[in-house]
Amino acid sequence: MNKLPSALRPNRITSTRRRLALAAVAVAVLSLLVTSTASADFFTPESGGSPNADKIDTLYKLILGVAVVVFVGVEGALFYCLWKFKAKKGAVAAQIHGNTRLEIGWTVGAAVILVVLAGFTFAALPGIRNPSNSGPAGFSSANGVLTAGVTKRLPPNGKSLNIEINGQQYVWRFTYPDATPNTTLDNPFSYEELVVPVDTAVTLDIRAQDVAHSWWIPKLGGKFDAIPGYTNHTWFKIPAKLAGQTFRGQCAELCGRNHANMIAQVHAVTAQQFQKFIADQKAATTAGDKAAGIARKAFEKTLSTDQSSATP
Ligand SMILES: [Cu+2]
Repeated sequence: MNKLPSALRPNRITSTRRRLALAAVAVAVLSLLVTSTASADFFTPESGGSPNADKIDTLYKLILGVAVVVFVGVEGALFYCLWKFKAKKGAVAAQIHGNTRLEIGWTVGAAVILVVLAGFTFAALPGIRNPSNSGPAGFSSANGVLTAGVTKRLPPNGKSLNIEINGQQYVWRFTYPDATPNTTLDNPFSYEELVVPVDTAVTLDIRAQDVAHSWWIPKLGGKFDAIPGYTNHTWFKIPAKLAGQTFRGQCAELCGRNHANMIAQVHAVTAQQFQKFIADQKAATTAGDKAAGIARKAFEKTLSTDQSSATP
């Protein structure tokens, strides 16, 4: 009988193909992991715009590192066993009943991993949840910096620039503080783009006026729900060197048919530029009010003329 050389036998070819396929998958995964600049924000949270976002990122990477070690260890042992103890003709599996040392080992090992992860998390949490003080380049006008209520977290010195964020189908409204803290009716405001001074502890009161929305600018920290009838709080502090940058985000809760258009952006400016922005917004509101007043008077006049000419 004509025998094929061993390298060309069908089962050899299949196993070579399988190895090549596995190698290709491994190369693809490794190259994705290695191109860290391109994939940094794909595998781990975005950061760089605020200290709380940076701490979330660090914590995530630490936990990811531990998880990768565990994953490689478990999957490695699994694949090693599959290969080492694969089915052979006539082989009889050894019957093992318990291994006290091994069982204690993996129970204690798993517990230690959980304790380490909990330790890292509790150590990082205060820096994520508690705002830090504004820096020297921050905004510090007496009008803008408020000492806010007792329910939300404030910087150690109790001062922050407090901004109200209101989610509405399908736009974000931002209300800035002014000299009259008890009413926000005549405060400066903007839609879609929130302008903030750098190096300033900015605290946010997040609300919604119709349905549930979600405030999320990834580079500035975590995601916060905007729920009607409830106020959520978070904060950020953009480093002074990032003045001029814009951080983009989007409503992260499906809130209706135009949800995809509900974009949000935070534009960082210097303290002086912020002061000018607030003055400009106030001037624009005053001018708008004046124009509306004139139009109203003109309309009322037309109405009264119409009525008098209609009277027989
Ligand atoms: Cu929304």
